Amino acid sequence: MNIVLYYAPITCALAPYITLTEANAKFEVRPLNFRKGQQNSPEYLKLNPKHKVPLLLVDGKALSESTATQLWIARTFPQARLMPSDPWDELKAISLHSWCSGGIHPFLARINSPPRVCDVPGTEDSVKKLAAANLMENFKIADDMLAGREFFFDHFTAPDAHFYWCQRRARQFGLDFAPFKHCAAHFARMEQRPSVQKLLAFEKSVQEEFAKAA
Ligand SMILES: N[C@@H](CCC(=O)N[C@@H](CS)C(=O)NCC(=O)O)C(=O)O
Repeated sequence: MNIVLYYAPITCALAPYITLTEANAKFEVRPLNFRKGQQNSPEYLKLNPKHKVPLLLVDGKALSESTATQLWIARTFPQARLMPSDPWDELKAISLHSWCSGGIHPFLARINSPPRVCDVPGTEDSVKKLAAANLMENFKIADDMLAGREFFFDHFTAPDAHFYWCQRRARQFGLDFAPFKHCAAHFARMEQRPSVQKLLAFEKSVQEEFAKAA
């Protein structure tokens, strides 16, 4: 089987990189340089007209959207136990993926690029402030979920990787995680994992390559 992950540094595509690595999968990464707008190239738009990562290409077939890509990885590599085996918990894990991509990510995107949601002059700070308030509400919910646990379930699963990205991006935007001790502990725990360390080293190498090509 030929697995290709389209990825860009910093983005949510780091989550499937982590889970593919956790699954010990053989995969090729094709990094896109967003500064050069490579996600809008005609070749990439043929694969994903939504011009977004992550995208998986499996034996030439394209699959977009984080939740679907995570489920595909979990189903393809069952020995990695990337989703809980209990059917109810599996649904709860899908719920977590949906929350990360549909409930948290859109507020991160607003902070990243306020004019994409409101181009009225002078509103940028307000868009960011409201998005940050929404994120704080969501991270409080996650903090309660993680209280007294190492991961969302009884072992590492794919939603841990997805949520790690959400928290990392929020931290990059300067959100204060001091009130969310369980989220902060989860983040530190995730950064100890060999899969995450591999990802961070890979991200650094891609960023260096992109800087050279700038
Ligand atoms: N709903 C999608 C969102 C993916 C997404 O927004 N990806 C961002 C990076 S974090 C992206 O590729 N943005 C490029 C663009 O919008 O041009 C998912 O969960 O996979």
